[in-house]
Amino acid sequence: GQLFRLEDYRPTDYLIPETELVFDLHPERTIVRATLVVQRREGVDISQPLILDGDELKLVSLSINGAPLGENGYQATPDRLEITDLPEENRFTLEIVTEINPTANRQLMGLYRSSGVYCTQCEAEGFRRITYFLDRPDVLSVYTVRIEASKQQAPVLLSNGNPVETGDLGPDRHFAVWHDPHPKPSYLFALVAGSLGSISDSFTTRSGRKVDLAIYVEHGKEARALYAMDALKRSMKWDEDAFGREYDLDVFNIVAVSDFNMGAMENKGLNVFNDKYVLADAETATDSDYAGIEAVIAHEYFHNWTGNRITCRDWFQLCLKEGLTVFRDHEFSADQRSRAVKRIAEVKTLKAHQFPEDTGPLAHPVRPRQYREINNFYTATVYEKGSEVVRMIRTILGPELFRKGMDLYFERHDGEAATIEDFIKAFEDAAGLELSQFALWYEQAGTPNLSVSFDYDAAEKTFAIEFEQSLKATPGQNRKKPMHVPIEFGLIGPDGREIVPVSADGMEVTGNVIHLRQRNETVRFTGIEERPVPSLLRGFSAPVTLASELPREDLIFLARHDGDPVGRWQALTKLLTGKLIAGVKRVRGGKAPLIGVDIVGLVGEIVADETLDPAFRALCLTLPGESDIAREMGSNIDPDAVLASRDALVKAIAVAHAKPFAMLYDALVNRGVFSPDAASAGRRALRNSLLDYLSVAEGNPSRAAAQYHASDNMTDRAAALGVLVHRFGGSESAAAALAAFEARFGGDPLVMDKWFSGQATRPGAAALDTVKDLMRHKLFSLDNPNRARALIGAFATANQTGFNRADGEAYRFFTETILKIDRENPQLAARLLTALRSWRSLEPVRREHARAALALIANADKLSTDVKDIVERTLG
Ligand code: HT7
Ligand code: ZN
Repeated sequence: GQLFRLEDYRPTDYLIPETELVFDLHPERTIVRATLVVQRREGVDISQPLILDGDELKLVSLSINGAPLGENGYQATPDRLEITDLPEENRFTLEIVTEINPTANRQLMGLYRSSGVYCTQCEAEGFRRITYFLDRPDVLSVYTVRIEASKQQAPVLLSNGNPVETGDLGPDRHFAVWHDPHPKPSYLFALVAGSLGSISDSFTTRSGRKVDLAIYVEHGKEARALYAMDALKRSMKWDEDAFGREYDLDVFNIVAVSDFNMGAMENKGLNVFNDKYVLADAETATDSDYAGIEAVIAHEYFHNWTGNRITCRDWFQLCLKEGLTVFRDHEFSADQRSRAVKRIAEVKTLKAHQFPEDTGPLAHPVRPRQYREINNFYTATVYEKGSEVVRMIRTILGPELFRKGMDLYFERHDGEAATIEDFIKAFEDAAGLELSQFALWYEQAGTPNLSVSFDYDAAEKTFAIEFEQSLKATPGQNRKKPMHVPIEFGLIGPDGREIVPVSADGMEVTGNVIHLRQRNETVRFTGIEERPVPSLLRGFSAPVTLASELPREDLIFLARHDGDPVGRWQALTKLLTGKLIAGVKRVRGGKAPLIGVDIVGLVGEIVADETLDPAFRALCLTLPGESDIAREMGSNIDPDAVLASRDALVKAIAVAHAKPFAMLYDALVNRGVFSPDAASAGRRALRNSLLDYLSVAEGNPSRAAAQYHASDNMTDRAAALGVLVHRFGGSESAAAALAAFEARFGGDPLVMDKWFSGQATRPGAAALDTVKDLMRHKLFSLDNPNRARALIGAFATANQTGFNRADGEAYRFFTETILKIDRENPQLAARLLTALRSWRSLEPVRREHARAALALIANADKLSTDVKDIVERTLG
């Protein structure tokens, strides 16, 4: 594959201010007539050819200003159209007719069919699979789209913008015309045509524009879209209140499809969603499904301003829209739910997905400088770390100046394709600050580590904190510069109260933020009457790791008393992780883990504390997962020892607190009708975590089986099924619950994904055979991304012991499966393959098996550029 580099960016010679598309839809032979108004840029010589992108296209005809082009005037291949015979005038009309086959399109990029519904996915480079175009985000065009299709197969005809006209074309065909007045890049184009049910509603913006809202789903599933509609209206209101951003068309449509490579897509006025992020009711969706729907609906809606009104100059700037929009959806969910609980969930996700990316062979900057396959850069680093960088800007500026900077960014760049430099400049100008060192967060890959030590001087009444920051080499970046790290902090006195220092010397401190800028720095607080316990990185104010010298007693103190819930959770997690890692070492040495009473008591104390939010208590009760422990260990991982250590701590906590846990489990029982609100979800989360512990303490599946059969909602049912399959996998109770689930939900593939994942993640070597059997299940298909992710993805990413079998069998199976998927859907194959990115941190035997499996992929014939890129970088 070709290497694309940021420094090679050049504007195009030609622009396409207007685009008219006519689709004559047919399952195998769709004809697309594109009429483009082409504008030669000032200063460009007329000898410069017009070179358009294509991908697997078949050209039917070509004309300029109404006259067909002679064969010598152009050169067409399936992936490129070069026109040399161009008129002298700087503005002309180009008509291109192409023929495409939506049914044969299994990559799910461009125009394809999902369960008989025509739909499109154009980001990043899918539009070139529809027609030849300047398929890059800095070419903005005003689109008018006419769709012609069979009335019976496609009664619903949708595209971007506002509806203009509909009409009949004889007994079986009809048409619709859409016009989008907002210039947009081709990646935001969308078309949907099919037979779909819908729900509708409306929203009136604060300036009085009435917007018609609709969500289209498979017939019969309309009621399951009501929560998504509610989330949409809340998102529209929130963007007005929090960012002053209003919606700008007369309609906003969402369509749910069942074959989709990612979560959803923000096409202007016509968002297309993976049905997983639309459909929910108590019967079929868990609380985490509801939270996911709320977040993704909001995310795509917020793109209307951050992504669509202001788009990206090029794909290197992807974080400009994605990091910022993730930050916005995080803030939305924090406002709709519990801020602290939401923040802890974000930190867990960042550490689980982005930290391993940053320490492994696929590490790249938030703004990459080069890529071979852009589809492989829709990563946790661009999205999640990109959001953390925006959060740090707000921490440094404070909320008012941050908002001022955002307003300035919108004002300056509305209607443009912008860069990270534009974004940073808006904050510099709004705040009167210089952010060039801060901008390194976009350039330097890797997670900085802060080593911290403390010194209290009782005689001087000073408390000093010494920082040392370091950042390891990452692919292509050996030497790193020190970064600007905002560290939110608090000093806590022995009575649990916050101490306000008289002054701080040595480093810049603004309010409760220490600004670390150099490799080594010390801050000295004065007027500190008693030795304080420092709480650092409150709210997880920067995406860094912290190696602090804090004594164990201080961590226990923080886990009990930190006024910041994120700080409390961080302290507890640090204690638990330390204990679990010590346990792993003992297991590997053939000994049983040692479990101290203090930590067991601490967990019990927090769980019993009725003054705390149940959702927070649930987070504290859920021990770090096997992959969290492995990540913190860093090298020489034996997943079987990790599991043994974790299970030993679960058991010790369970046995010690069996009685109060059982009472709390009973007290938390659901009363009344199911509601997906955050408080109810928090109670369910705590109760379901208790179910796991109690089942371990009791040593039998009765409680989980009883809960499974008594549940009136999917959260409780899925949790009980998880305990049955993971803790009592071979039991009759587990088999009975699996059979009951299949009997009840066997007609609904989306719900059955939970059944597939649940079994794929059963710990231990036997899971591989289960996964192989399930691949033959009638509902399973490797072609459908949700199915493949539910079974193969869950097995490879969420079953540490099953996937990392010591005999390497699971890696070999995985490799063969990836190669099969790659023949149809390279994007999906490449993404699943990243499950092997941390192979170097395994113990030597597994590491060698993993390397051999990766080499098998690397040496296979006919690899897609997507998989080739991932495998080559992973083997590095
Ligand atoms: N902006 C969207 C990204 C996306 C995508 C990218 C590549 C291939 C398929 C895709 N589907 C959606 C989604 C988002 O971040 O909002
Ligand atoms: Zn996005």
